[in-house]
Amino acid sequence: MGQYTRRKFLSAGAAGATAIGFAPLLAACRESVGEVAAPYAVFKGGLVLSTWDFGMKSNEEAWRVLQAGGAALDMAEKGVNLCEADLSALSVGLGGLPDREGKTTLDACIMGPDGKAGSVMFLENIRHPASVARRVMEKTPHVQLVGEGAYQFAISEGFTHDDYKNPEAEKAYRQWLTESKYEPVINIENHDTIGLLAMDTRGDIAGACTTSGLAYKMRGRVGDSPIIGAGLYIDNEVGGATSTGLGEAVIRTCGSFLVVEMMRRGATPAEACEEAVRRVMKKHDNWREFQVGFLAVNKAGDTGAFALQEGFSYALHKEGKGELVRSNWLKN
Ligand code: SD4
Repeated sequence: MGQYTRRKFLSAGAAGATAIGFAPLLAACRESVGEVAAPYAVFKGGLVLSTWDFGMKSNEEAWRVLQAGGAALDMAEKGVNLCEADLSALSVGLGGLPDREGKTTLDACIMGPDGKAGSVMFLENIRHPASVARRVMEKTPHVQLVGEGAYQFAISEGFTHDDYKNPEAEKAYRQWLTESKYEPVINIENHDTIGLLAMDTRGDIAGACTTSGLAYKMRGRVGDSPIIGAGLYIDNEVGGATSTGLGEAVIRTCGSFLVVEMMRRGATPAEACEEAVRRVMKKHDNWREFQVGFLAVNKAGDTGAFALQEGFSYALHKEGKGELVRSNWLKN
């Protein structure tokens, strides 16, 4: 084993498709992806990639977890925890910019190689939403918990209530109130939501995504980041993807799921991310006014990214060294 072949996937799919009478469709699909793809070895060197410049430190933390014997899921959780703990960050964790009522609300999710997932949305006063999401996944029969229910669950799991208010965020909010104009900002301070994809030395893939969401959003607004298939998606047979930017646009296109499904059909991570960005562009006349970026990894350990606008970067830690990679973007 240890080999992933598209042929294997297709023959498994063929049985199901024939049974429900989709054989002609499947035949066309087989032709479009090529009947025989060269099998490739699953990458087992371990790697981490995450959105934006602040991903560098999160990647290092995830790498430390790997070195200490941690699995992909631990790498993903602990990596993004580092970012959540930075209370000066204006776009992740309790220091994040508030909604238009002045309250910081957090969204996060996590997904493991076994296909299990957990998520919290519209969560307040808890420092590590990604860890609460992991508890939702591991300790409840559900995938998503929202608002007060998510908070109560967190408290029952031993997380502590935290009233922290970031003075910088409060100051920015007071300034915003003078005009109260809602406008998504492209590439906020060059760091935004953190979405992190981790691959361990077994070649298993997991991911986590955590954010305080768009600044000055309506109260109760939830973005893409905690939504499985939008802000994050993992299929351990294929790879993983995560997103940053205007959540509404990513939700409308099921962005991360789309990226993974395109990799399943043979696209490289970079090609799949570009195709998802083009889908966002086609569906939004105002696409020049906001940012969306995807990044992805496949089982061979290939990574890639693509964004609507210039300015998206991602942090990659592979073969023991970390680097910041500038993403390609739509130039027309
Ligand atoms: C959201 N995607 O809430 C997140 C936050 C983000 O630019 O990345 N903002 O829509």
